Amino acid sequence: MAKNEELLIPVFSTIEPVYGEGSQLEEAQLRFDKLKSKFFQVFGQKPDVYARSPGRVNLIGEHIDYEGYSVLPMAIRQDTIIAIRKHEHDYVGESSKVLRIANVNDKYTMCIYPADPNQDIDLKNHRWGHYFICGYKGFYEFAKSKGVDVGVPVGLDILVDGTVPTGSGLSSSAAFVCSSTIAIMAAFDVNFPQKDIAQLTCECERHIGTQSGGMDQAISVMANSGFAELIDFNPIRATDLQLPEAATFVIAHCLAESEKAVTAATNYNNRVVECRLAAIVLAIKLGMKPKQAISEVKTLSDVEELCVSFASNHGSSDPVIAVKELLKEEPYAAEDIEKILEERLTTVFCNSPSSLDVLKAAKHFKLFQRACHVYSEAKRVHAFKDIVQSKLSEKEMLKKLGDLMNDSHYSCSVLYECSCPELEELVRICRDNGALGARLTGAGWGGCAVALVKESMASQFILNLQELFYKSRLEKGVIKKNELGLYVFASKPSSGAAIFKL
Ligand code: NG1
Ligand code: MG
Repeated sequence: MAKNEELLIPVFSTIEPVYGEGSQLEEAQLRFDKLKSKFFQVFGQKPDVYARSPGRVNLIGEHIDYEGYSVLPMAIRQDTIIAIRKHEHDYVGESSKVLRIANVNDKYTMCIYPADPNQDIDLKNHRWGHYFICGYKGFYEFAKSKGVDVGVPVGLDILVDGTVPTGSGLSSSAAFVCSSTIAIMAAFDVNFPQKDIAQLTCECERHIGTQSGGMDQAISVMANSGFAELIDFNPIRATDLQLPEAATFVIAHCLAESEKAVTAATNYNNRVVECRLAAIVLAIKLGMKPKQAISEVKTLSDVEELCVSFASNHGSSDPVIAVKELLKEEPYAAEDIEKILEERLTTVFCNSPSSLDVLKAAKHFKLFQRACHVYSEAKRVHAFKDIVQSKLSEKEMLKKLGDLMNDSHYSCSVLYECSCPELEELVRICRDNGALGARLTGAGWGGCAVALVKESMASQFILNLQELFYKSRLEKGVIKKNELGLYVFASKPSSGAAIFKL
């Protein structure tokens, strides 16, 4: 069952409901104590309130959220905590109406922005604080759209503590944007339904310049402890999925970082543009007028029905049949596509500066491969869920889930080309050493793999990876011994965003 549509972000007066007990709770308590004292040290005051939002690992369903298809992630323990204090506007002058964003990690120096919610984000100069500004703009945009009066902008003091490794495909960015947005809400003493916050954070993270789908924000905001979530879009919904008890998901970092905000034009946004073009070309080949296709077709899911009815004339219900029949396997040049669309590509994307950047950087467009990936990956998500809910024996179930993860990786690697040599090596080592399936997770081009292993084998499996993948990197000084636990760990589904009034 999908969750109560009107659920707000939970507000707690202690951290136990989120951080549990034992050593995990102790660790969290230390983080909060440190956050509080550092806040005082930096800003000379205590924070008003705290918000946290977790990272996530995507089990299956990669690069399809922005095409409108359901995905299957789970929240992880690693999260971003934000401490925030709102200035009272009666005692500060105009000049102190600024957002001061500091970090517990000295690597990130303080960022200062005006308190103007209409400011533009300087995308040419990427700064870590930009993600907070995404949330800040999103909060005001949303409040305005709902007619909620939150008063004139005032200064804010913010201290950030993130434990989701960056550039790792575990969605540190969404953890940051969601915790920022929720902290701002809490500072202004408002709360909104989770599904609205999932939608607004998805939209506002696009201020950073990536044309993201909504998976990361949805799971970060709506996760339920103990469950993976099937996330549907339009509208956003999360449905709990209980994973098989005998399964453990191990997350392992390939140690190549992928900086999506910086490489968007050739990687992430490039694929979004290719999918859009594939969808428009398919629609035209299936009989739609070019003008109509350009104005109405946004995603591959928009033309799925057309593809399925085409396939059914060929005795199948698989949209991939239409792709194979109607698109050519060789990459398309811009001119090839313009002929089919009867329009310049720069005109099609004239309202999207980040898409124009893609057009400038692209040599050609692999419409066939990208569409095949999206349609087949969308099916694998539902197959994965069906198998988890089936009555299969444990052994058979895990085997089938592993096979689907392997197929997903193959599709990401070969058709979507979002893997990298380090991820390929890591995935191979996982499979050779006891994983029932392994795949890249998140955007790819670096970052993490996720491996499905039997619960009883998990610790041995992690030791194997340490020996076979990480040892040589330790010796070369790429990572330090005490950091190993950050790069390879088993993960249980954790809970979603929360507000703490401590
Ligand atoms: P990560 O791994 O966090 O960069 C990105 C997108 C998701 C989704 C995945 C690929 C953002 C914020 N997130 O995730 O929406 O498209 O890639 O499945 O851009
Ligand atoms: Mg991200």
